[in-house]
Amino acid sequence: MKKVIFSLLVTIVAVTAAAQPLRADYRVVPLPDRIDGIKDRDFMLDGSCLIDYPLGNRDMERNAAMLSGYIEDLTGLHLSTRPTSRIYRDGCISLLLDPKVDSDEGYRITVTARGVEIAGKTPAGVFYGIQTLRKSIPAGQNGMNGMNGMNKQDGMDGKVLLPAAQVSASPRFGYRGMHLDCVRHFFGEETVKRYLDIMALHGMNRLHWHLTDDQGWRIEIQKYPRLTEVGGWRNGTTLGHNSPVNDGIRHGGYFTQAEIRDIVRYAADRYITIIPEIDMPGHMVAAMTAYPELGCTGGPYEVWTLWGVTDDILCIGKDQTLQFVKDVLDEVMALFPGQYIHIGGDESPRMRWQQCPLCQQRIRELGLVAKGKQSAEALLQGWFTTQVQNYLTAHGRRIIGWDELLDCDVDATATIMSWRGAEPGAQGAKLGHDVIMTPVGPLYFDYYQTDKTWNEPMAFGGCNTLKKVYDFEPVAADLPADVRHHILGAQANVWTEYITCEPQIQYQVLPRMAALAEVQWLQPTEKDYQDFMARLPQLVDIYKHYGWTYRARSLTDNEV
Ligand code: TNX
Repeated sequence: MKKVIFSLLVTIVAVTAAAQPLRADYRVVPLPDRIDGIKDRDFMLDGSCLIDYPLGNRDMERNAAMLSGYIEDLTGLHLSTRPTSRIYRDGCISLLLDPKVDSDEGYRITVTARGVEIAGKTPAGVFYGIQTLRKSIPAGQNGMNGMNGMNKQDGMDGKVLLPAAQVSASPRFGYRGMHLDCVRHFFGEETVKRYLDIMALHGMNRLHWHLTDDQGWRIEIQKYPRLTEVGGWRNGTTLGHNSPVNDGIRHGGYFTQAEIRDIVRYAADRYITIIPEIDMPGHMVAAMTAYPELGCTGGPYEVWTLWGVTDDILCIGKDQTLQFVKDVLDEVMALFPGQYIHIGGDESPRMRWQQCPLCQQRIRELGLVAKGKQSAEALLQGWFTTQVQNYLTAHGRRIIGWDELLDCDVDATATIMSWRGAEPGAQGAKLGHDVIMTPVGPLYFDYYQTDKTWNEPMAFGGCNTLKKVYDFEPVAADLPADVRHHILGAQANVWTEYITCEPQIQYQVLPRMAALAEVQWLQPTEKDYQDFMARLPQLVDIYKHYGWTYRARSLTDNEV
């Protein structure tokens, strides 16, 4: 008898616990600028709620569908979407465009007992409001989680109580990037799309996609099929940090143009612009293996099986090389509609040019003479970059290049990525360049996230802890006021020499992307690491919910 009463009690307690609706918490990552309570009853989100969007607006229609999908993922509730010409209806989530919202990517969420309104000046702003609402729903509640179906069995439907409030935010920076190297190890379409999903969750809007390098050519170029047929594959990969031992396993792959179009569209649906990188004149051995005439010595070359920097780079003495670059860029521009094309420019040793009669002849013809620290060959790289820049400018595009471009006299319309620390960024801004901050410390996410590296999957080196990422300030304190606007934003880079599979990519970026998101969205005065750490578990519950791999120890190890 006792046993029966006991189990009855347990059942009652369990059912009452499960019957509690989830309670949303708007203190998400990145933290909204304002969360102001409204004196009203809270709003109960249940299956009868509709998501309204402005009739005839395709972007808002897609926003509504995304929100519906996110809510279903987290709660099991299925909310229908509805086009409407009325601005607001009781009991609904209304997505709307409102020119009064502060900035292009800003949002304002208003929750009252009558309903929820998510407003943005643009559909992108509305999308960020949607992300905040999504992240406010606790994903880690037992039995109330849509994925495990418990709520449905119980007759509960995963209702969510949204406290009455107004929540608003605008991002600090317009450029909020992540980079992904799909060369050193090849990752296919599904992985890139999931990476874009992860970026969207973190409010990021630029994917810098590294597509070509010494170890592989990963973008189909129809005019030069050997780039992927030959350049897309390497005969094995060095083991460890450039050891003499090679795994002997042929590695490669590439993205077809159809796949790339699909990925570009997938990104655009999430308000992410993809910036493709075609690295030149260095990091070109895969292309030179396919077309040896592109190099100074004529080869033969071999798609590289080691990491690091090789001496073999494009021959700039030949007009044919310039034609090749333009042809490739024609196809790249047709695939990527964004303003920027990244043309690399990093790590180009110039010793082949010193020995190459054609490159030396070009130097003479152009009248390039060494000045100060700049050799004639450095100026040749500047000339080459300018040719490429002019070509892209004539097609309405702009170039981004690594900070080595500052060493070779390119004009100020080139945007600089500051990677060898923060100093080149400051130098570039003072020279009038726009700058994106991606310094190795702390924004190389291929680096370790702890100094206790023995517990970690092998990484490049370094130690960029979660705290270091959080504390990063993209605009140096001593940068003169009149050049500060040149700092467009920050980006973390994920080079994949030592990253061989998708869970490992996720492990390297999560949760460091959460810290970066606050660098990108918050004003420095709004940042607070302890507070961030208290909010992080709710975001991590979403990682868990989607089955993403992340570094759990970063939540507890207090590394500085
Ligand atoms: C430097 S960052 C490189 C990459 C490597 C990376 C490893 C840059 C412009 N070049 O080629 O993959 O270091 O962290």
